[in-house]
Amino acid sequence: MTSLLVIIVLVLLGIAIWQLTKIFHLTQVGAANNDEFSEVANDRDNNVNGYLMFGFIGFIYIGTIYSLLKWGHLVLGTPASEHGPDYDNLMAISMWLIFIVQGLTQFLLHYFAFKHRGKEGNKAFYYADNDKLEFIWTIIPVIVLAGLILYGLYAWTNIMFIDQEKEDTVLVEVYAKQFSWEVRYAGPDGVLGKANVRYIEGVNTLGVDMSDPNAQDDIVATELHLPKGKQVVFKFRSQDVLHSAYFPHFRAQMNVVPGMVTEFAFVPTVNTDDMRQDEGIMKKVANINEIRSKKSAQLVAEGKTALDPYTFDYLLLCNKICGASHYNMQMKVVVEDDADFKKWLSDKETLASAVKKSKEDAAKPAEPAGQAVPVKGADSTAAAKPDSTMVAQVIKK
Ligand SMILES: [Cu+2]
Repeated sequence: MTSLLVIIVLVLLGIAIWQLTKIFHLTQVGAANNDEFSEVANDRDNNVNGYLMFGFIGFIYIGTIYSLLKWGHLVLGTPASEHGPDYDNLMAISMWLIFIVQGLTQFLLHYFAFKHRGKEGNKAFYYADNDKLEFIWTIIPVIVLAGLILYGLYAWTNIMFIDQEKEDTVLVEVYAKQFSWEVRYAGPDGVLGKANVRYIEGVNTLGVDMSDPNAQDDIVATELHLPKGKQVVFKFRSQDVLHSAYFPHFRAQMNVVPGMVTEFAFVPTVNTDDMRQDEGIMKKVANINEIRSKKSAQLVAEGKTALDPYTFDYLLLCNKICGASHYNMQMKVVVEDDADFKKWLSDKETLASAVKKSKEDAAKPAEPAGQAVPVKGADSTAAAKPDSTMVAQVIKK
């Protein structure tokens, strides 16, 4: 509020000064041969503007180089999916093209504006058009852009292609809601049971239709485990608003839209453990831990508990601003060898059995009715993770 008032005061002050100078100028009208206040630019004005124009290109270049040096390392590191290198290549080609063309054209624009700055007595030369010149500067961008678009389309269809014929794929449903993710594996039958928001009740937080035979072996988890080297087909559903499932390390993103199922597939190629040994990741982790240890020292001095050191994990993030706790909407992703993945999945309880148990518990007279029983074998992080809806409530207050 204070800053808003300060801004308003500054704006009003600016207007007052501007009005004062206008009044001052008006008092000068009629003063003979007063060049200083003439509306017509003289050579001094032209020179000042010419050099400013030239100086501005220096400002742009220095800013660009500084940003690259300071923040260039923040780009995404080693891709962890099969299509990742293609995606990165397309990005690199586009960025280099933009960089070179922009650098060159911007220089020419500013240089010519400087070189042909106004001179007293000079008259602008009327130049109608030049077909040859226009043809050249149209055809070059057309060819370059067409090449870029064709390559982009080719890469895009490759990335979005879901090989339906491929056997031994993993089918996962990713369910989004304000503000968390849940995943459901299709189980041994490879088919996900039907689901609808109307069926949401107790432990059945995804609204799976428990009367559907395909739903009987479905497994719900709060951690996304993926087998290395296998095609994983994702089906996305949202309970409430638009979300976006963003897997930065796998170079994948898909909108999650209420009322429809969106999908894509990718093949993870790097295990979580191997990625932790990646040079870029190790640097990032070291940097984060340095910041955390500084913060911890501060916390300990205040008598609070220190922060845990950070270890790298793949993440699924939400990339649509979907509400107050959007920033907190994330899920741990674990890529492991197929055998480990199979073991993890087989250790988990099916949703059908969890629903059955919760109904039995609810029927017992000793226990208060309708109490949700946590799914057995659910990931330990689920219990430890703070309820993000609570964060939202705090923010609302
Ligand atoms: Cu979201």
